[in-house]
Amino acid sequence: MTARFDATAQPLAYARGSDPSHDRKGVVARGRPVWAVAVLLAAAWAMASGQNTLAPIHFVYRPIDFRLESCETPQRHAPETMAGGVAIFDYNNDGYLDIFFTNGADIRTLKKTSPKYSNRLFENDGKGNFKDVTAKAGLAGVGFDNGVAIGDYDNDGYKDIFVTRGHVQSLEYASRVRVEQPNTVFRGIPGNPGGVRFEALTAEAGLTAQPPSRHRGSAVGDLNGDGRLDVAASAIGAPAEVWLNDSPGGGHWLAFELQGTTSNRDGIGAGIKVTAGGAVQYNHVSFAAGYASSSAGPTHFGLGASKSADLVGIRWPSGITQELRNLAADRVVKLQEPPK
Ligand SMILES: [Ca+2]
Ligand SMILES: [Ca+2]
Ligand SMILES: [Ca+2]
Repeated sequence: MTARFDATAQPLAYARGSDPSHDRKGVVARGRPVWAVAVLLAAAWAMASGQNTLAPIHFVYRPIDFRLESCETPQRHAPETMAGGVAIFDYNNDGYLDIFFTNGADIRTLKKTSPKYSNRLFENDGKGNFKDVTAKAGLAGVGFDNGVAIGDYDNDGYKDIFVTRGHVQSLEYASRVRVEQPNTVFRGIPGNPGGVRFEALTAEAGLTAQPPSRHRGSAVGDLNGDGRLDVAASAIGAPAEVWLNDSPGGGHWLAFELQGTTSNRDGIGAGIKVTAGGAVQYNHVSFAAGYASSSAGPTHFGLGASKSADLVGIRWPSGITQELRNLAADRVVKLQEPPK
């Protein structure tokens, strides 16, 4: 099965670098290990002496070694820069949310000519540590990447990543570099042992059927109710794009439309675990998508060859849990939060 569309770290470490402007950009906050040690020692002393020095809200700083390369130059070659997209999702179906960042490209070529322009995938070990697995996963990317829309576009049980691409106009390189780029979908393929690698599909997925554009945000939803997730993408100075999913393969699917009672009305934040055909996968209710975008519900799962889900577990934001067994596939299941 392939996804096809029709046109209509490293382990946690303090970030490198000595440029104090990094802090201003709000992307890389430099660590201060000496201070961190001092604070930890003070906290340990306070706990040992029975004092509680923590405020009612408190955070522990855990840096991630990612820096956005937005092509900003001291000479201001481009009239504007933009933020990259980020997606929080469980790429390897282990129940822990992982983090994917899109990244920019060399302003002279709009290609990822250096590792510093690489997109980055950080795998969560469930203990607050995020390891850079970009190379293993094959997610470095090729162009100037912006939006991210996560979905299992071929319904095989592994999430795929739709990335919108394209830059703003560069004043200096305007006559030499085409800033419009096609979008790309990265198809998740299970590997061994237990990992997932991604295959970049652009023309193969039908995404060159329209002229390239300066794409920005993207969002996902089953727009025609056929069980295959479609994508809407925006572009600067060009019409918005709808990419209807006509992927072959016919994988089965299940989607969940949650209605909270004790929890929030849309069940945002609810975790859903689906077991089907011996495989387990996880999702959570969220409508946020990549860069400046919101997706449509319901929460979608691809089931591959399985015609039903053996077990579905839901943990509502209130802490209430719910289990359902033997759910037939290929439909939207509407669920109301049960009482405590
Ligand atoms: Ca994970
Ligand atoms: Ca997939
Ligand atoms: Ca569809």
